[in-house]
Formats: sequence, structure tokens, C-alpha cells
Amino acid sequence: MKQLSFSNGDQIPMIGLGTWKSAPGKVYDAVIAAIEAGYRHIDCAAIYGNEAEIGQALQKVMKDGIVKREELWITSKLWNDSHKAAHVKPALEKTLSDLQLDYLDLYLIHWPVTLKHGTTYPRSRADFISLEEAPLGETWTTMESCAKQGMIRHLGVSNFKIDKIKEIQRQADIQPEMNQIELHPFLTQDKLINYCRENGILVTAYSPLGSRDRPNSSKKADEPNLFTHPTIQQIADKHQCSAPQVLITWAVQRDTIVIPKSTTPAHIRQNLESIKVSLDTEDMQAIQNIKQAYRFLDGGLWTRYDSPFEMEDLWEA
Ligand code: 1BO
Repeated sequence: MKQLSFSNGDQIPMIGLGTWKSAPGKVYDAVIAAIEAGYRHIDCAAIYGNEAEIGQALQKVMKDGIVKREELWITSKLWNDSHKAAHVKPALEKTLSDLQLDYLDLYLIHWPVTLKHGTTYPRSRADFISLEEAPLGETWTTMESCAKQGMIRHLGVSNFKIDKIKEIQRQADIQPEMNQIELHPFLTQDKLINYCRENGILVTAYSPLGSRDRPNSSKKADEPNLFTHPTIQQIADKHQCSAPQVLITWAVQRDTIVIPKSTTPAHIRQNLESIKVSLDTEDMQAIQNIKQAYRFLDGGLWTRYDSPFEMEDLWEA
């Protein structure tokens, strides 16, 4: 398995199993199938509502001697309702208890968006609090303190644009080492990736296959399809592989970590087998030339109900 290195030498496997939308009742088998197939990196988050079941699966594979804890890379994310200093450590403790782990390899601020404590998704203005009430710096400092207590090995962010990353960097004692963002050929985010690289921040690509199974409420009727795009199809035909394998290989060859989600054992295996595919310079350029800018997860949820957040707070102009 290809890996990328953190500055202290720790290595993160470049292909991980995504678990967003992996339903309870399915994610246990998915994690076991993934570990048996050779995955060593599982991407989790409190808001996905399935960490307890993932924890059971992790216990099972470790108890059965398939893997040791130190061979696994487990990422989780702090939800938007727990940014205030008083809520960070309890949220992390809940995640660790659900996952049945003593420490996380990586803990991310899920969004630069703040919700009232106890809110999963906002339904009215009252569910939001402003960043003045729960500043990102305060959240970060508390995460740093958890890292210093040994609960987390590496710290990072998700869905952060350059200005938001700078806000953390300005006051960080432990610098952010990861930004997990939506990335695929319809959203290449070159400027943000370059900024991260120049600042020693690794990048993880979420929704690398276009997140076709996300809630209908967040889908537009005319949204483009990565799998059927002629360039992706031609490259898949050329290499006699599937469209998802082209997309995963493209992400890996751009030196980004990639976390395709699946609960189907055959797809889980095929996604990992992308490591056997090798795209040439011409393929990489053809994909880069698609330039059909499209964000599947546009963050509109955070700007509704007269929210204190606007799209400009989330994404680069
Ligand atoms: C709301 C969750 C988005 C993917 O992490």
C-alpha cells in the first residue's frame, strides 16, 4: 500500500475506507471486509452516526489477530456543535469510546462552521452560533491539549479554505497537518492543494467518486456524473479497469490521500486494487483538462435559515 509521510515520519496509507453514509447494520461488515482486503486506513466522523459499530469491527479484527492497533490509521472528526472549549474533549472521548480506541491517528475539525451544542444538522437560525462565540482558535487550542494528553497523534481540518487555514496557523502551537476536502476531476482545487503542500499540510480527497449515494436533498437534478464522463470512460477502457479505479488512481498519482466509500465487499476490494492501475502523463493531463467545475457537497446547508455563514466563508472565490 502506498503511503504518505507526516513530518515526524508517521505514515498514512493513501487509500482509506470512507464511512460517510455507511449505514449502521452495514458498516461492521464493510470495515471487516476492508481490513481483510488489506485496507489499513479507516476514515470516520462522529456525525456519521456509525462509530460504535466501526469500533466493534475494529475490536473484532484486532482480537482475531488480523491487525494490530499500530498497523491501523484511524481518522475521526469533531462535529460542528462541539467547537467550544468545554465540548471538544467530551466529544473526542465519546468518539474514542465508540471506536473502542485509546487514541486517534488523526482528528480533524469537520467544518469551519459552528452549531449550538446538541445540534446535528440545523433546522432554524437558533441552531447556529457564530464563529465569534466559538472561535476556531479556541477549538484548535483545546484539540492541541488533547493531543498533548496522548489522545490524538495528528491534528487537521476539513473543508477549510486558505484563509481559514491561516487563521489556525497564526496561533497554532501544533500546526495543522491535514486538510480533507472534496476532490475529483470536476473539482481539482489546485490552488488550495498547492497552499497545503507549501505549508506541510497533506490533503485527503473526499467524495472522489462523486458521492452518488448522498441524500437527495443535497443533489441537483442536472448534476454531472464522473463515471460516465467520456474522458474517464476512455481512460478506463484504455487500462481495462473501471471508472472508479481511474478516479482513485488519479487521486493517488496527484499525491492526495483518497477515501472512497463503499459497503459492498466487491467494490471495497476493487477500490483498493486501483493501486495496480498506472495512469500515464497523457491520461493525467486529459483528466486535468476536463475543467467541468462542480462541487457535489456545496455547503448550502450551512447558509440556510438566515445563518451567520455565507458561501464566501466556506470556499475560495
Ligand atoms: C456532512 C459530512 C460531510 C462529509 O464528511
